[in-house]
Amino acid sequence: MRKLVLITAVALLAASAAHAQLLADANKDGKVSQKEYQDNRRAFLMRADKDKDGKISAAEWTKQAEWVRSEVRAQGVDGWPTIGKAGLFQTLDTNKDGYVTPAEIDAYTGPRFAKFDENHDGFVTQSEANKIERAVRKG
Ligand SMILES: [Ca+2]
Ligand SMILES: [Ca+2]
Ligand SMILES: [Ca+2]
Repeated sequence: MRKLVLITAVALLAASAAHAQLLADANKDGKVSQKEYQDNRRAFLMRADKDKDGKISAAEWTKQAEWVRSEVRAQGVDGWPTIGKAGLFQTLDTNKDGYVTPAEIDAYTGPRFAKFDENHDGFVTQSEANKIERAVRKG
């Protein structure tokens, strides 16, 4: 369980090859639906909401990102320095009120999933995920 959380953390926050790989791994048959993807991302990100007010403050974000970074680094996973970088918080906070809400997370992950889902069948498959991975590696 602990390991699964870590993997999700990397998949969510690291702009690295790990993302694509773990996207595929999230589902046993190598297919991830948009709902699975968005539920997973939202649930993971909202773990940062320590005071349970339904939104993530910048301070909560920073704290969570630090925790994730230290955990991932302890596992020796590549790309840990990029995890949870401040830019993502700014990107997610589309109405610029200083908080990230579940709706803002969904607004971000929806188009992202559509980009991964190259043939637009509502699922990201292993081969689609592999393409993302190659694209990420190329930079
Ligand atoms: Ca909060
Ligand atoms: Ca906001
Ligand atoms: Ca697809």
